[in-house]
Amino acid sequence: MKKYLILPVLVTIICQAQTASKPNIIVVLADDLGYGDVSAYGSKTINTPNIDRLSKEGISFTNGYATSATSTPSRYALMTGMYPWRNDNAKILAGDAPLLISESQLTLPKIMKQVGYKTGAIGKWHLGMGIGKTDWNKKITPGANEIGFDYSYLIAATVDRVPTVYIENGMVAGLDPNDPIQVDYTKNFEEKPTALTNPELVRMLWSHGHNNSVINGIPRIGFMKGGKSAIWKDDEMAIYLADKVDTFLIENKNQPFFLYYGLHEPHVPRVPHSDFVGKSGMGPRGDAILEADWCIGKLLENLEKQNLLENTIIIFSSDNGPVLNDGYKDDAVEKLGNHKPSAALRGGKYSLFDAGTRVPFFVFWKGKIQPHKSDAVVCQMDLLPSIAKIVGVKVNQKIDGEDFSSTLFGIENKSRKKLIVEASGRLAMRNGNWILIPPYNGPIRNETGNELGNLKEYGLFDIKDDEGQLYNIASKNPKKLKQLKSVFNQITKGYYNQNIEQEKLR
Ligand code: NG6
Ligand code: CA
Repeated sequence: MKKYLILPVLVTIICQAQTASKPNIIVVLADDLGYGDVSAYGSKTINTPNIDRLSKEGISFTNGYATSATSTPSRYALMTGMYPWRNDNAKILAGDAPLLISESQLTLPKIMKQVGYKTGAIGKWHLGMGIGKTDWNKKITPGANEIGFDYSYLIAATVDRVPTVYIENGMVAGLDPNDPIQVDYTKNFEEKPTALTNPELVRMLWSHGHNNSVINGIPRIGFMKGGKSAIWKDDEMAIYLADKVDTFLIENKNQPFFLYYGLHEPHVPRVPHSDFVGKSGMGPRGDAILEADWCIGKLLENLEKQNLLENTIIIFSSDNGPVLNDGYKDDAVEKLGNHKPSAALRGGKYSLFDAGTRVPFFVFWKGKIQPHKSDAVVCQMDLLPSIAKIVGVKVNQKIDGEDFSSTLFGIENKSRKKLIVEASGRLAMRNGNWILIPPYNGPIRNETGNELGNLKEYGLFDIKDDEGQLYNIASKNPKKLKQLKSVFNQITKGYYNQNIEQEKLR
């Protein structure tokens, strides 16, 4: 591939975009979708034609990164352009956690509003809401709407955490005031069944964690009572949220819009619609990926119907790498066959190895981007300043994110030089084709079976020759090691602590 892709026509278009045009922008973030979980990068064990269309007709990034190997910190970086490890609370949040982003912080949707965009957030949130001790029967504020979204329709945290209801603009959607909803993460409500007291209610078995309230036959994390009319239907979630997205597009098609669309697939519990059950041959996890692909098909179809496809940028990625057994016995391991969710990369969700944060990453801009593959290192944290650039907003404060609009929108093939990635509070660094993993005390794997990347000594990997990070060449390259350690220490400024307490899954 050519190192620099200079496309004069595109340069003109982007320059125009910088001054006048305001393309709609949709950021789609899948949940736990691995680098090998889409056929776009060549996997033959899964077929994701709609996601592949974004890849084929746009830029297919083979070195696209989330900042973190779990959801909350990853989403925090995407929304704020800041490294999540600068915020001590940017760890996997409970379902009743307060809003993680301060109301005065710069956010991606706030940037868009500055230039007249209507902004929406639909789907998985996991950035907290309210100020703590939430009364779910009243308006929950501050939330997405207070940090830049005109409209929000959200899953508060994850599909395996209570409350299992949608939150529309800070209100529990469809709540019957005569059946108030209560949520607790420390103790159960009297006489409410859990997976431990009433295993007969459970239709999906848990393997670790996930043994609190049973909702729709699925044991969850956290306790919940009441709010029956508002409880979501797990198997209809994809269609339901796709409809919300469609409504948002229709209602906002007459002015530029920015939409953050958080897909819930293939995060646990995996409960795809009956249309997808059994279709992947890999059990619920594979079927959920097919469902996510359907969501992208629906999105493209709806954009086309509204005549919006030509003027809408779609950025597709995943919040972190893949995991098979994330707490339910759902056959993800048993029915995997030859499928490789991390492709040739090492690790997965929770891991400092590459597959924790290197994820599918596609940028689609019909008619404007010359389709191509890019090996440039790009990161979700850079979306804020890069999008700001193309819509003509100046970012006036110091953030970690950098403007990579020329790479992300197809003018050149410039890589982010230094990227710190995070997994459960631990940090590593990608620099060119090198990956540096400092030593950490902790287990080799967690309950999921994924390797965490806890090494006894410094790890140094050259992923150009060793994509699977099988060979630690630190001792053979003392000079390189020293140089990278110094770069790492300079960026992380004393944050690094070998004995950092790693997030427990239980
Ligand atoms: C873990 C959960 C896991 C998942 C994860 C968050 C247990 C044992 N495990 O604590 O199932 O919910 O948190 O995933 O409870 S994420 O993709 O949203 O970061
Ligand atoms: Ca995730």
